Amino acid sequence: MLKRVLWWGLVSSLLVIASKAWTETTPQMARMDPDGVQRITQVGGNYYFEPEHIVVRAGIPVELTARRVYGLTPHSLVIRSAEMGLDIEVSLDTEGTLIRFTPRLPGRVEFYCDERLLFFRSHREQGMVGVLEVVE
Ligand SMILES: [Cu+2]
Repeated sequence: MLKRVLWWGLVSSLLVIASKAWTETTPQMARMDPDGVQRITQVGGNYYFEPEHIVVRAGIPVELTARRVYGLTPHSLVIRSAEMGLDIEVSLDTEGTLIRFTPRLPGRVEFYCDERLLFFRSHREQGMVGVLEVVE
């Protein structure tokens, strides 16, 4: 009986760990709207992006609405890739900024927050990074 309880305890804690790992890395695909634009909303906080893994299709216009959570800490969003034709840098506010781009090629680009307070580690170094994945 005790052995069985221990077993289920082990199994359920493994499931909790697995589901946490899953939610942290689940890619979020942009919504394909009838007007031919793929749309997605992103939020930046201390020190994360949600979602942190965005998936869009190559060659189709993207409208990314990016904002930050309420609070005193400034955040930004930087997405740069010469080969994909991306050169994005915006300061995030709580209202939301509409960012328009069309990724040229499939691939992956790291996005990040470029803020840093004085001599502290940058937000990027504190984990405020994510992946923009462009698929065919
Ligand atoms: Cu930041």
